[in-house]
Parts: sequence; C-alpha cells; structure tokens
Amino acid sequence: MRLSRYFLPVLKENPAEAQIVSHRLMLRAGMIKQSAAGIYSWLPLGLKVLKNIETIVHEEQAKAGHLAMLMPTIQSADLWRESGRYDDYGEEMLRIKDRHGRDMLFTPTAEELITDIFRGHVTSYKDMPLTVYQIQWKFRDERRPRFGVMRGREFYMKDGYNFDLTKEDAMHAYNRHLVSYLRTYERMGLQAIPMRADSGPIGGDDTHEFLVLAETGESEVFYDSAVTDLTFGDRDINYDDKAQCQSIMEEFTTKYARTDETHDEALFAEVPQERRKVARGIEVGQIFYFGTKYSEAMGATVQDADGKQVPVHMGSHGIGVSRLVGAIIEASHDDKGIIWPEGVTPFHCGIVNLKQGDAEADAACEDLYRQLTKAGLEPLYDDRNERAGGKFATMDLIGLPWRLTVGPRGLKNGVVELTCRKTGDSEELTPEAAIAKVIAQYM
Ligand code: 5CA
Repeated sequence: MRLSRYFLPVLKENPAEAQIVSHRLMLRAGMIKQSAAGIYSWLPLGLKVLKNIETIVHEEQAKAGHLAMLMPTIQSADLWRESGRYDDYGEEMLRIKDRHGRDMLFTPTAEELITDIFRGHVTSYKDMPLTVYQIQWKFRDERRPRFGVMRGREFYMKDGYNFDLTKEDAMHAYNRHLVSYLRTYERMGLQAIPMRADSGPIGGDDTHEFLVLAETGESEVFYDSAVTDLTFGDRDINYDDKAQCQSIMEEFTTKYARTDETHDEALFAEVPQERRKVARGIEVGQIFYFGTKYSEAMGATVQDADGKQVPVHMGSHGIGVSRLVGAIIEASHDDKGIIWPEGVTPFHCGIVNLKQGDAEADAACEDLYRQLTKAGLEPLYDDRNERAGGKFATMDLIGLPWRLTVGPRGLKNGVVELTCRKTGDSEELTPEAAIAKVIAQYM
C-alpha cells in the first residue's frame, strides 16, 4: 500500500475524550472513529488489525477441531423466553420491535440460538461431540461504555459452543478451549492468564477468564506470581488426547489466580508472601461449562447408546476480538505510539522515502516495495511529499515492527537503513540484505 493512496486520518493532538493509552492511540493512528457512545467505525488500519486477530482465532479453532459458522445479529425474543433469559438479561439487552410488533433483540451472546439449531438437527449421541463457533458482532447496552473498544456497546466476539453426551466429554471440550486460547493469545504477543472467575448471566460453576495484566484493566486480580512464568511455547498438541489437554489445563490453572468475584483470602494466604500479587487485568476471554442449563430448559436431548433421551452437556467460550485490539496496544506501546507484535501488525514493514521525487530514491523504494510484495508481505510505503520528521512520527505512531529508510546519501554507499520499532535499533544494510532480514522475521 502506498500512503498517498491510503486513508489514514492521523491526529496530531491527543483526543480529550480518551482516558487510556490504547483508546488515545487508536484514535490518533486513525484506526477507529466513534459514531455513538460505545459504537465505532473501523477505519482501514484498524480493520486490518481486527481481521488479523480474527484470522489467528479461526486458525487456532480449526486446529482444535471446532467448526466455524455464522448466526444472525438480530434474533427473535421467543427463544430467549424459552430459556428464561429474556427477562433475566435486563437493560443490557437491546430490544427491538419489527413492523409486525414482534419482539426482536440484538444478540448479546448466542446460547439460545445455537441450542435451537442443535435440537433441530442432532438427535443421536453418534453425532456428538460437536463444537461450533462464530465470530460475530454483539451488542450489550453497557451502563458505562468506555475506554474505546475495550468496553464497547457494539463489539466483535468469538463465541463457541460445545455439545457433549457426558460431563467428562464436556470437560474435555473445556480443556481444549483453554489450550487453544493459550495458543491464540501467545500468537498475538500476549500473556493471558486463566483465572477462576464468576459466570454471571451465562451460568454454571466452572469458568475461567483470561486476563492480560495491565494497570488500566477493569478487573482486580489476585495471583501467585509463579503463573507469569508459564508460557505455552511451541508445543505439539493432539486435541483428541484428553490426558494431554487436561494436564495443560492443570499446569495453567493450579496456581492461585482469581478475579475479585471469586477471590478467597484464606487460600491466597497460603501463597508465599513474596509471590502474592494484587493487580489489574483486561479480560480478553472466558470459558464456561454450564452442564444442562440450556439443554434442559430448551429440550435439547439426544438418544444415548441405551436408547434413552438425555439432555446434552454444554459450555460456551468467548474471545473479545475487538477488545483485543485495545489490549494488545495497552501491552505494547511507548511514548511515540503503538508497537505491533508481528503476529497482528497491519503492515509488515514501512518504507520511508527521505527524498520523494529524487529519481534514485524513488526507484530504490519501488524496488523494495516490489520485492517485499513478491515475497508475500504487505509493506506500507510512505511516498508522500512530506518532511522526514513527519514521516517518522507517523510510522512510529502506527507501530509497524520494521521500517526501511531510503535516502540519496545512503544509496550512494549502497545501503538503506533497517529499524526495529520495538528496540529502536537501526542498521545499515544493502537493500537485498535488508529485505532478506525483514522476510526472515515473518517466516
Ligand atoms: N457466551 C459467552 C461465551 S461465548 C460470553 O458471552 N462470554 S463473555 O460475556 O465473557 O464475553 C466474552 C468476551 O467478550 C469477554 O471475555 C470480553 O473479552 C469480551 N467482551 C464482553 N463484553 C464486552 C464489551 N462490552 N466490549 C468489548 N468486549 C467485550
């Protein structure tokens, strides 16, 4: 992409309404624009990051054997009356009437709709286990939408649902989600710690939230600092292996880590004092096992091996896809702007032409652009007729991990400059060596 043809409405000034750094930087970098309280348009740069996050979620869900589908945002109230949640959900639910006066709503989550689909199609234990998910817009009329995409009213969420014959199978689904989520967040450059939590309006006793530690996080958390030493890394996972998934679940959830809703002072006191931490965190996902709560209420039963009709065991599993954009920025920025982890960056590499219009500099930039593109990468070439300082400031603000700087002086010596956004380190390399190094970062 050439910046001269892109839509990147960066702001020079800090927007007054933004209280936390991710909100400020998303507005300044021209990623989002508010259209109403807690409701945003995603401008081209923001949408790219959102889609990259979405892709990682899809890839990791596919590995776990979960099936992608898509359900509507507008749902009929009838299903929600069956489960009893139409009244329970309260003011957070956006209720709508259609032209015939029928009660509709904008989906805040989709347990009812997926249970209805399941009961309409699955009648035998032979068709199970089944885990499906979607990535779809949700609406919750939050009392205090704030912090930009962190607590929106309209937000993009991955919601997955498992249907199993027994509690044991459903707990395997729970563990599979836990494992796949650990991998998902790590690919985004985040450490998200599973913490025992409260299930709220979704229901059930078994639930973990995934929290990214950050001062600006909305949740108060209590944990044994030893949990922060755990990393998932490059493990070989067989998602059909119940014992392996269970042991990873235990590895990551045995040490004390809880949100304030489930915090237990007496248990916490058993953690060695120097490892007892109280901090804040951003909730980027949550997994639930709620047994037969919805299947019993809505008559989702199957025939088991003995020919008996039994209600299915279910769980649901969410990832805050749009919230993650903010969470990643909270975890990775400096005073100049965003620092994208390579896994989610909107462009792989920036190219800054120090002297636009100089025949040699222009040709060298075009060549870098062509070669990076040919290698399957997406560079962002700042080809505008602007001062170098302004170009650097924009690149730093939008946070691409690598920047190639090209100017007549360097070219005389046969070199361009390659700069790492995270460390600020620069080195002079031949254009070929610089390109090879950038490509190697994404292999
Ligand atoms: N049905 C279940 C799992 S699919 C569910 O709705 N879970 S949830 O309520 O925990 O939401 C899943 C994730 O969506 C949360 O962990 C959080 O990261 C994100 N989320 C929830 N509310 C908002 C909001 N108002 N703005 C942005 N993200 C949100």
